[in-house]
Amino acid sequence: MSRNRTIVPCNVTLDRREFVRRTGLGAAGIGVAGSVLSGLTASQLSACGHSRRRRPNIIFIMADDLGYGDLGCYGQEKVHTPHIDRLAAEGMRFTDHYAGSTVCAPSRCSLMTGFHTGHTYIRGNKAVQPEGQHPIPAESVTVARLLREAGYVTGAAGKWGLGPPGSEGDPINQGFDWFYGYNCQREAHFYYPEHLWENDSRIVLEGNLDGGRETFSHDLIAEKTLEFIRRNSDHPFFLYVPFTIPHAEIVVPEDSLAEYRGTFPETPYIGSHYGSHETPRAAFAGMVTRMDRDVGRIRTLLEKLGIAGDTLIIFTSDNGPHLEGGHDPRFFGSSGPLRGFKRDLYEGGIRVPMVAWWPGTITAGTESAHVSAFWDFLPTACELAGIEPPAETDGISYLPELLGRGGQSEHDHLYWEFHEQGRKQAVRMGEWKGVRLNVRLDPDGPIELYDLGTDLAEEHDVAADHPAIVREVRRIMAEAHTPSELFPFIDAEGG
Ligand SMILES: [Ca+2]
Repeated sequence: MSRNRTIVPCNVTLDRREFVRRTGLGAAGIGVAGSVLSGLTASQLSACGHSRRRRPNIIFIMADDLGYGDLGCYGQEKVHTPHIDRLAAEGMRFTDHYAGSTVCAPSRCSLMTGFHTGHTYIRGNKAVQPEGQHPIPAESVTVARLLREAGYVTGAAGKWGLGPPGSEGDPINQGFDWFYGYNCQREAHFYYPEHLWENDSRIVLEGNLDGGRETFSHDLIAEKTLEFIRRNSDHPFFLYVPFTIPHAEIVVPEDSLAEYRGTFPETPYIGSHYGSHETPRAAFAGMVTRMDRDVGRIRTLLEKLGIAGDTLIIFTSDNGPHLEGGHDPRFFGSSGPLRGFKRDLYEGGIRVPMVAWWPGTITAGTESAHVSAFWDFLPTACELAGIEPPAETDGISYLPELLGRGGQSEHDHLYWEFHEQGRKQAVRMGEWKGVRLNVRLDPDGPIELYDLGTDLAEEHDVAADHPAIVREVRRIMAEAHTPSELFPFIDAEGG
């Protein structure tokens, strides 16, 4: 049984020239390649010669602002997502998986570094000029850095948001051998950009200059993703694919729009920051279906290359559905049965779809209610790679759950804090969910309490009936939050 096999390092005998060819690195990348090879231990190298199966490739695909209810396999009926639904049917669907945060940058920081937002360095969206977000520190222990040191080739294609080009937070300075896409979240508000980045090269999209709309950036990102897989098909790789859609602006090329034109009653969206659209509902649906199509292309390529059985795909979203650029999440039921949207710490803002697919290893058609979060990915990836996770992490590997082998450790609680809209905190503890709003004005303010077991929609605040539970939630909120000079949570913490 493949699920019982021992995971051992292997396939690490690339010479430098071959490594450079596969990663797409230029001459400047040779030093990086050397560091990968020299980072392997003798036992790892020795293990390779005797291993019959290699460590799995890991492809982590993350949509931007896709809601818990936006996929067919999570109940969506208006938007077609056949390829992701098929991954779920052939893999495992998680019902209780949570993003790191309710907006982009802190959610991605949580994913990359294995901490919740009471501990992450980045706890909110913090823009810098002219392009990019506040950088994570040079010494950050990212999942990419750990996997690269373990012998994986590491690539990312999509939207980064954790440090400007050339800064210490640049993905190629944070463990990625290769990056393609938007460095900056703000630039990724628009899908016909004048430039993207490949490593440290600014790639000008000539057809998009001066208002041109020749290249839909998502299409380019999808193509580059496939190219990376082709280049690295016979070597363990970690590929992070933070797709940029269906975030606003709401726009999609004609071939995807056509599938939904005339399907929904429409009110034209008059643009402001984001562009206008005559049929925003058809455009939103087309964006989701286009992204789904490209998830299907990734899967098909793995099968064609004969590496599907050696590859774990995880598909998820970085936070709940947005209300921007003409998107109407209520019409689509984008939050499913959950309350709230992006920027809420109610479930709709943070509970996200997660589908895991690894044919021959994950049992087809399984569903898991394991309570997990973005900060669990780092230790999960470490276990897949056969390395110890860092001693300091808030995460718990969910590999036992994926393998169905039993022995899955559980979180005592999950914690979130959010630095916009008066500042918010939330705790999930078993089926209890605590939410505190307006923390900046009233750090000891009232806590709302919901029983998700009987009230998934968080409609009935039962705090008054359960004072001991509320006390415990209050204690966790105090303990899980650590002060940050960069993101002071209450005024007394200001640096
Ligand atoms: Ca997002």
